[in-house]
Amino acid sequence: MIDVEELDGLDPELRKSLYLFLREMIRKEKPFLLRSELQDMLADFFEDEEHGRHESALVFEVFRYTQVATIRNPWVYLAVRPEIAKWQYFRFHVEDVLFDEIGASDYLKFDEMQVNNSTQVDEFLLEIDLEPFNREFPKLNEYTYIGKGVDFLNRHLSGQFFQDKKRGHEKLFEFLRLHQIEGKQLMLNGHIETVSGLRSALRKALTFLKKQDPSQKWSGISRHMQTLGFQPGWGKDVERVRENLELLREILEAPTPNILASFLSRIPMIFKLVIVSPHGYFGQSNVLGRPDTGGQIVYILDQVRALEKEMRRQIKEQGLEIEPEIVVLTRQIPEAGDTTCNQRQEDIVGTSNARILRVPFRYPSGEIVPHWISRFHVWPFLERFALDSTQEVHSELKGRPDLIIGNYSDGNLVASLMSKKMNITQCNIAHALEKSKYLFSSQYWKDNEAQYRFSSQFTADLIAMNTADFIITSTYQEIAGTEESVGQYETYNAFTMPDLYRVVSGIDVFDPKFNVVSPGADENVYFPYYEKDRRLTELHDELSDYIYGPPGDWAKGELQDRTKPILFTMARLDRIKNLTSLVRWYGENPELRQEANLVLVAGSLDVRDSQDEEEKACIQEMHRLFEEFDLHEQVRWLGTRLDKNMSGELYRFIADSRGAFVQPALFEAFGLTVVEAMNSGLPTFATIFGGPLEIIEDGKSGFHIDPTHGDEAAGLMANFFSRCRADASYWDTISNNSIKRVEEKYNWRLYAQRLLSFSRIYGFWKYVSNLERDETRRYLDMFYSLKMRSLSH
Ligand code: UDP
Ligand code: LCN
Repeated sequence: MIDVEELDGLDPELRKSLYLFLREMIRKEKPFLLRSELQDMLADFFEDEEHGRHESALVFEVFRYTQVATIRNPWVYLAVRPEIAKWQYFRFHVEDVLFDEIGASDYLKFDEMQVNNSTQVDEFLLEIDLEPFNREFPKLNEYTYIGKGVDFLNRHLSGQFFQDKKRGHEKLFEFLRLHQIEGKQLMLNGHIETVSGLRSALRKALTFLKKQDPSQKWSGISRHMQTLGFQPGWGKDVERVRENLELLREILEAPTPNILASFLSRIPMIFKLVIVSPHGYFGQSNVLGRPDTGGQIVYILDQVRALEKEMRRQIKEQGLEIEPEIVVLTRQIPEAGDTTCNQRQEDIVGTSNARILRVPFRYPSGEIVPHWISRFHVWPFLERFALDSTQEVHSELKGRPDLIIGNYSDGNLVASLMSKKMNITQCNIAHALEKSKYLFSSQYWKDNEAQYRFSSQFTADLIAMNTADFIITSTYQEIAGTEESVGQYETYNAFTMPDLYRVVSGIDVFDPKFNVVSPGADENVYFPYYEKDRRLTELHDELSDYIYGPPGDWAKGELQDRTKPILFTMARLDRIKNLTSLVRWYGENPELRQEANLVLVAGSLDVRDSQDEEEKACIQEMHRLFEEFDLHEQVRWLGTRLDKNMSGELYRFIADSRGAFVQPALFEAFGLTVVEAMNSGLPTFATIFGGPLEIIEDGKSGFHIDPTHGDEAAGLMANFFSRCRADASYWDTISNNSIKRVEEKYNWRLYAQRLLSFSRIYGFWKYVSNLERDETRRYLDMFYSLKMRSLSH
């Protein structure tokens, strides 16, 4: 952190440089300057010898770490991020060259005046501050531990918990007596009444088990174990039961966080799950690529399969005969076109007991909303949806679920409302927080209100983030960014929406509720191109036609030179995905045009097929670019949705041509296509803004590109193809490293194990300690009733 005391006492030369630099800032005549602009300005400024001497002066460090400067003569206000997730605010008076450190509230007030072009501050604007509620709550200290919340919590709380051994043991004993499934008692029965009773029963049980055949099933020992006080749930056979009782004995003797974590991971607590994703077309076919319906659907369906498999394995290990149940809750859309989204229920393929349950949105009159509604406009319907869904879920699962997982801003808000009603553990997954996608989205919320309703969305985000028991993110940067860039969650710590409310402490990314658990790609669909036996070669004629066939209703351009490798991309056609820019970079770069053909799978060719404004604009722009750069013989645009087997084989088909994949988004929260392409063995070029920065190790398992410098990105790709032409082994090296990277880091089996283990650990701590955060809850209830409701209606 920057110590303001050390900034004092500038010598006259330095003072002069500082004055001139501040003047430069004013002369830009911009209300805000971003980090990149300031960095460029600093570089230019220090080129002058006189100023260059001051380059390392502390006062200029402040500018170096500035994320945003708000400028209004004679004031310059700075939001400074000297290290990951740590913020300080400064203000400079340009004429007097005076400066001081200020608080977040004052900084944001200045922002408000700037946006409103006013000199008046609204002193009584609602100010949201969650910090006082969290004072007593354990928090991480080091940013390197962000995203490993469960480890921290376990270490911290187990130390505290067992300090008062007697109380700790009693709480643990109470917790073990809680578990039931369908009216059947698990773990402990009434024969054990106290902690000392538990110790003595443990001793007896372990002596008994020692004499038994380790492979003997629970059924063979259940009678004796039950008379000692032990119910089903301890394990499928003698060996497993012994292991678990030993773990419990160790916890009662000398607990360590690791032993506690492994013991909790084995407790039968999770049988019924609800996963919420209200907006969009949630189905299993004909939905991908529609506006709002992308990776989130793929993620959830793969997640469900992995979770069911893991739950079933664990339940079997626990010696129980129970079918896990997973319900994916979404909205029913009566006018659902060629999708199944008008049906109430749909079994999820590849599972035995998981299903999609669709509950309609209703108008206040009770009438069902018949049509699709953009994710930006679903807010008025969510409260009613949450209430209706609570009932539906209850009757569907014949009781309460054990865990609810929200997805995206709308799903997380519904999960908050439902978890409150049902008193169950809540997990959030953001997928993509819109706030980071749009520059100054909170400051200029009013300008975007008609199109995006950010006021509702950011309010929902704040509420849901704070009510969640734990939050899963796909990458570290999603929480806390990098040294240069701000994390998506981090942007919710302090921000303002002028005339609506000001947040001085919204969510603290040092809170141990954050955990990085990365998704994977379905290994049955996205596997390396060289696994010949598994390949869907039957599709090759069709794929060849897709790529090289004549143009038509859903295909534009006809590739002339089939010997060239293919540069491939596939994404929804919205502004952020930036595919039109990619086409422009390609059009403008003769070397790249010479080296490779470009193939896009995106949106549709006809604006009349689109219901989405952003998509319509992108379609028009794409047609224009074909003409402007005469791309008809080098670019193939497929305006169609491919099912996953087709797209899986397409990645590999393109790998056969020794092609590459490109993901040029202005921002990509995670980027499933990146992982899919990499696992297929395609060298991948992907944006530095968002998840791909973490997925790809630049120059080793792919390449980072900066979409704000398209010419450089195109140059990088052209060089890659020309290098591969000269040395074919280069392509193989990058391809093999990509496959290895995904195998090691992005797989669903690990994901399911970790998620289930977290649910138990957070559930345990919530029960035995004051993790409930009742005070925060009440504050958020008020925020919901007074703000959220009025905004969404
Ligand atoms: N996808 C697909 N067919 C299409 C378009 C997209 O199967 O025609 C899939 C793609 O394979 C990926 C997902 O949709 O699994 C898109 O996820 P990603 O995370 O890349 O982006 P999002 O759309 O969620 O922003
Ligand atoms: C939403 C996004 O925008 C993508 O970046 C993610 O990969 C997808 O959700 C799945 O989490």
